[in-house]
Amino acid sequence: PFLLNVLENQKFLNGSVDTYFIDENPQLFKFSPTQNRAQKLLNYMAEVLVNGPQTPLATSLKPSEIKPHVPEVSKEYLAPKCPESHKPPQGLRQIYKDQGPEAFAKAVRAKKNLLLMDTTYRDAHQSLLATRVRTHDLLKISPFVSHNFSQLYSLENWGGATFDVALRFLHECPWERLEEMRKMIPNIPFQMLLRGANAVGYTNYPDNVVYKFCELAVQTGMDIFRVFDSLNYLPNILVGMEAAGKAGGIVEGTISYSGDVSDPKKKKYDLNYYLKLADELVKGGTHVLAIKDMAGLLKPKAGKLLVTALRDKYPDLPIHIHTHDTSGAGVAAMLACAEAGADVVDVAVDSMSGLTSQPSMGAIVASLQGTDLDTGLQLDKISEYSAYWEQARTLYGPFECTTTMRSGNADVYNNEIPGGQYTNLQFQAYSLGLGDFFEDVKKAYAEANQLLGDIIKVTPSSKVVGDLAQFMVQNKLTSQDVLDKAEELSFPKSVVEYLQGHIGQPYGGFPEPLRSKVLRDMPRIEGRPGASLPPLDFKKLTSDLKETFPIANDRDVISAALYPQVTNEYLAFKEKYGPVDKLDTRIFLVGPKVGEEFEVTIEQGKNLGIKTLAMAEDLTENGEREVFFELNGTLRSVYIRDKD
Ligand code: 3PY
Ligand code: ZN
Repeated sequence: PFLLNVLENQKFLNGSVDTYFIDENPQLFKFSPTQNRAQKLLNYMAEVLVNGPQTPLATSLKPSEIKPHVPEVSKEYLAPKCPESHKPPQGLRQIYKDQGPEAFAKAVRAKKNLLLMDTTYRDAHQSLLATRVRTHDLLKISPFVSHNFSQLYSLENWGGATFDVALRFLHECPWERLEEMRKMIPNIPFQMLLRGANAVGYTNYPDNVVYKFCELAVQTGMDIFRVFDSLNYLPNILVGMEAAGKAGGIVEGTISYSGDVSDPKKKKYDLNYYLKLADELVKGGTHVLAIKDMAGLLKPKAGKLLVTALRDKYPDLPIHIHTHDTSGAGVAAMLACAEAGADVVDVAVDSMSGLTSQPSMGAIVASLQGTDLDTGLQLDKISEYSAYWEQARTLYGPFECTTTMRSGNADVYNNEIPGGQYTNLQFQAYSLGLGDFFEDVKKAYAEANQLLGDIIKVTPSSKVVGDLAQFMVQNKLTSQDVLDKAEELSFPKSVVEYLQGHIGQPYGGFPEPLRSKVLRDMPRIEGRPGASLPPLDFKKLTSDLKETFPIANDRDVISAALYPQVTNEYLAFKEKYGPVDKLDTRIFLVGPKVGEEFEVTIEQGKNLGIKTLAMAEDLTENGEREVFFELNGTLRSVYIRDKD
């Protein structure tokens, strides 16, 4: 019994110890790291069992009890010395690694068939499942992806909202996710979404933060950076492009698409606007040019027009098109772009496609079979990959967008709400229990956009428009009311900051007289916001963070530079509960069932066999509830304060 760790010592746990306890029992404080991690996980599960989910669930739906079937690849694949014959086929990453970004771009351009980027690991679940897909489920299918999808242009698996959500809600390290995916998928280029000077945050950072972030991303396994700015504000895009390029990454300078180039009545964002911006990105040294249609507004006719014009002007530049399938026209639009000369289009695997996500991989692959653009991907492998996600998706039931969204909706051409935001707003509206509220919010969104100057809408500018729309609906304000009463209204913070110039300068300038009425004598930022921010003192941040959290590493420092509060909370959580990212998703979200037996692999070759035995019916004098587990065959119990 003396060998028992202090966390299992009844006297200690009961609090019936005095100050000599530590001196008398030094051996109790010798933790073996494994025991420590196991104990922390038991604490976590007991906490969930006693006090409910430790990450907010969006609905009352439960994760399913399905164990997703993982299609097999060679068993030797993950062995330390994998024989050559079992390695995945080489992909485009080899060219980039051997010869650099320019050679990569050349190789892409030289391909006559259509290339695909798979968004399943990032944008698809950001759009459909509130970005909640965990590293655990991504890694399981990664060897299969590596072996069967080596022809992909890239796998989009990082950036956008994944960084924040991993830390904030999943209590896992985004850098570890990247590193682990890289180990399992050495051959396919990885792609991330970088919000220009906002990196993977919602606000402008000092330039040195953006540079450091990109440097570490490349070191950890990132290859291609899709760099955009939420207002298409060139100085912000260029900072991101420079940072990604300097880090050695492949730069995809990106234009966010709005309006409709096929409609002569829509004048603000016409073909000329896009061609001019493309010119700037080419001058800025982009390796690949991306069009990011974040709301799914690019109709087939418009896609054809835009890509044809860009192709004519830049015969040697790879063109990469991104869309969302919100209206249901995504497959048609991507086929039109491919036929007009786009090199790459974005898809999600079938079971993670459609609605506000990307168009279906299987549909596009099948549509092009036997044509000059044939992707070369195999439909039967796509089906196996899709079957995995169909099952894995059920684990995320509490976050399913289909709780409220049952079909595509072409009204997106009117309201221009980006894919990721559409389901968010719908969900918020429905959770208020007001049937037609979402219809009102969508109409108000279009009006708010006009009030703010018909701006490009994507994170974070889309939040500004969304906040104003909700403000208008909640306060029953028409556009005219907003204009008339601008001086008295207390606008959402995001709206005021946008008007101050905090996220950059919109094309065509700020709306007047609204801006002057709202801001009165408040300060305004002219030009690029990051240019006036002092560099972050990384030395100080490192020593402060490591002093507060001895477990913090250099990656956590970069996380803290972007998300100080969220990173602190992540580290405190990790200290307390250990590697919760290693738990199966259902167990992570809602805890194990009493009587359930399961395994947790905390590192390769280190498995914990756990059984949940029981929960005490009565509370202790201190209001704690005892939870009993079996851990690798031995009885363990944990006391948890019952918060009810
Ligand atoms: C993001 O910024 O996360 C986006 O996906 C924008 O489309
Ligand atoms: Zn997108």
